[in-house]
Parts: sequence; structure tokens; C-alpha cells
Amino acid sequence: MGIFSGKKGLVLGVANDYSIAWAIAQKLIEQGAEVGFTHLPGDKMERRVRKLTDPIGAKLLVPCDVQKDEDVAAAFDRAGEAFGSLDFVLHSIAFAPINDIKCPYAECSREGFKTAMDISVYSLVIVARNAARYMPNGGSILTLTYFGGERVVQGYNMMGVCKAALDASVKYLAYDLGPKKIRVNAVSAGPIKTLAASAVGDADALGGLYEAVSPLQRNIEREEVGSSGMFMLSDLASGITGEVLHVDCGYNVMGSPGRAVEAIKAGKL
Ligand code: 0WD
Repeated sequence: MGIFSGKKGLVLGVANDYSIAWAIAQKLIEQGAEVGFTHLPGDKMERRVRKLTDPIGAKLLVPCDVQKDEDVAAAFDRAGEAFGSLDFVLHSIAFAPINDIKCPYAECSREGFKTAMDISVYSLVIVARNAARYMPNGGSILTLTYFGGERVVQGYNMMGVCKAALDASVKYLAYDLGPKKIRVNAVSAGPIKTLAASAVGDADALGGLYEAVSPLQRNIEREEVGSSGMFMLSDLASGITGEVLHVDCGYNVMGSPGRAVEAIKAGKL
């Protein structure tokens, strides 16, 4: 018996086995959860996700482009048919056009900004609204954010502004859905090599910075984000809502380069 025995939910944002959503889903399944998945529409995307979800016998794999209201509504209707009600929903989605994220924030285009905000921020609003339809007894919604929304992180550019808006959305959604006993939280993960991460710069260099600066003197493991995400979605976190939980080896608490000063002096950084 795991802590998710009898619990059912929907996971949005698995692209491949490197995805953070997959790391969290694996932990949920280990703990006994029944998990349905969405994939970006298209045969190629479906095949990619199906390669992961078929072997675990997932009951549901549905297409969903979060830019389309009707896709989101249909995905949740399918989840409702398959599971009755939902206990948890994981939103692990972000996107920005590559030219708009590679350029300085000051140079990003209006269209790129709108697209990035739509897919990376508004998607949580529409997902939460639809999730609530199938959470008659309350539930837990989790999204993924990054420290680049709180402070300037070289290379994160426009996505940092999206994450700031996402963090604020978590708080307002937690307030709005609180009376329905639905919790809304975010995990702020340290850098992990994934498809999305490859768009925002040099993951190795960023990982090296975390090793040099963070109190734990290392970067996080994918598995640790999996466990913390699972915790936030579970009843163990029943008193937590509107929260951004940093799973980053403590990097966010630093106000100076800390022990990295020695490496800088030695010319290693
Ligand atoms: O270091 C990292 N990887 C971190 C990621 C650190 C901290 C936070 N995050 C966040 C990301 O910003 C994102 O919100 O975690 C979330 C998941 O990102 P990921 O696991 O790093 O990346 P990936 O495996 O690429 O999953 C993101 C997925 C998309 O993948 P691709 O690469 O195909 O764009 O978001 C989904 C898609 O599956 N996605 C969409 N889903 C529905 N509708 C859409 C869309 N329009 N666009 C992208």
C-alpha cells in the first residue's frame, strides 16, 4: 500500500523520459496512483509518450494542446470518464519561441511574449479550472517553476517573466480554489537536462554553478524533484497551498557566491 493507493490523477507535460513530469509520475505510480497522461497533438508526439505510458499500463493517454480551451476541456472529460473523479493534477508545461528566449528580454517580440505567457502561464489557469470540475472532494494541483522568476538568471530571459507570473498565479489560484479544498502549489526545481532546458542555455554550466554555490554543494537529481513533486501532490502536504517549494539544494537562499569565492580566487570559476 502506497500513499497514493486509490488516488487518481492527470499528468500534463511528459515529452520524453527526461521530462520532469515523468520523474514525478514515476514516483506517483510507485506509491500506487492511477495516472492518466496527455501528449501534444500529433502522431509523433503520441508515439513518444506512448513508449513510456504503454509499458506501465496507463489507462489514459489523450491529446491536449493547452492553447486550445476545447482540448483542455476534452482531456479532462476523458479523464473524468476513465477515473470518475480526480485527486491530483500535474502541470509541467512551458514554451517560448526560441528567438524570443535567446534574445535579451528587452528585445523579445510581442507575439513571442503572448505565446510564452499563454502556454507557460495561462495554461495553469485553464487546467486548474477544468481540474476543479472533476475534484468534487478537493484535490491537489502542482506546477513547475524556476528561480529565474524571482531573480535574474543569465539566459533565462523572457521565461523568467513567465515564471514570475506563474508563481503569482499559484497564489491567486490557491485562494480561488481553497473553498473547494483544492490546493495549488509549485515546485521550483534546480536545473535538470530536458528538452525544454536545452532552449534556455547551457545546462552544464548552470549545474556547475549550483555545485559551487548551493549550501549542499551539488545540483539536484531528477529523482529528488520526482519525490518532492509527489509529496506536494500527496495528502502529506494537506496543509500547504499557494506555496513555491524550492528543490534546489538551497541555491535560492544564497545572497553571495558563498564557498564559490574560493574557486573564483583560484581562477576555477
Ligand atoms: O531545468 C529544468 N528542466 C527546469 C524545468 C527547472 C525548473 C522548472 N522547469 C519547468 C519548465 O519550465 C516546465 O514548466 O518544468 C516544466 C517541465 O519542463 P521539462 O521537464 O524541463 O521539459 P520538457 O520535457 O520539454 O517538457 C515540457 C513540455 C513540452 O515538451 P516539448 O519539449 O515537446 O515542448 O511541455 C509541453 C510539452 O510536452 N508543452 C505543451 N503541452 C501542451 N500544450 C505545450 C502545449 N501547447 N507546449 C509545450
